Amino acid sequence: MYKGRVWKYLKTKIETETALHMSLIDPDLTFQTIKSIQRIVKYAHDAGTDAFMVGGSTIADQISIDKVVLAIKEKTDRPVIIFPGNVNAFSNNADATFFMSLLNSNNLYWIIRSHVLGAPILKLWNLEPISLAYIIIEPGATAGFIGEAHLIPRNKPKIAAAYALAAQYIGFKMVYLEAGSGANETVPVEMVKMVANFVDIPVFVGGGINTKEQAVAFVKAGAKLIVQGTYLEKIVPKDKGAELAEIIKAIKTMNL
Ligand code: 1GP
Repeated sequence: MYKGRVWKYLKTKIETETALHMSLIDPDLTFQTIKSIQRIVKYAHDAGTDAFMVGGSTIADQISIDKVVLAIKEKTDRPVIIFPGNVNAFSNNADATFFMSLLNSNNLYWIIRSHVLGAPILKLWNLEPISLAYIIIEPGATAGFIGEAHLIPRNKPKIAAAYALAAQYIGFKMVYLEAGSGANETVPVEMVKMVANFVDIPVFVGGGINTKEQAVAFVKAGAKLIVQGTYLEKIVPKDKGAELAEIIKAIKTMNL
């Protein structure tokens, strides 16, 4: 339904809504089942999440990823966007993919060389690429380790702002400040504020976001997109009612 039109969908929402929420689905089938993934998807869909991202730092198995994308699509009609951990993390059943460069990696592979390998696949499959500058902040978790990130210190917001501005000048559509999935500390709110004030492109924030207060503070600081993954994996099996719906409602109805 959104195939090839995901950037348009996101851009319209970014321009007209206070903030967006995206649910990150880990496609690793070694520790979860399709059924448990579909439960999370249904929960996040009903709570009002705007789109689903599929990806992780460690698994890049095209067969599982494709299975997971199709399983997500059985439960939601919202866009399914690949959040690629590597060049074999794509699915031609997804609606789009983030074409993301880990700008603060020490390894050229994660900055541009994997993109050279992956770009022809997207063309072959007609998979919409959405450019995204990916910047990993301490603690960085698995993404920081696998991506060989020169982690931005938590107390150096100016460095993050300079990276984000460079990303804007290069032409990236959006910038993602990532603390790492399951991180025990989120990106500092002050850093998000400085970055959002410094650049004109939309700012994503993710990694370790577990509460409404955190999400609201990021949106107040200027973030446009809040990403949550681990939180969903934690609360859905416990049947924690409408918690996510409350978070999404809070960030969408804030007066800035
Ligand atoms: C990962 O930042 C996202 O890229 C999500 O992190 O799993 O901690 O929500 P969590």
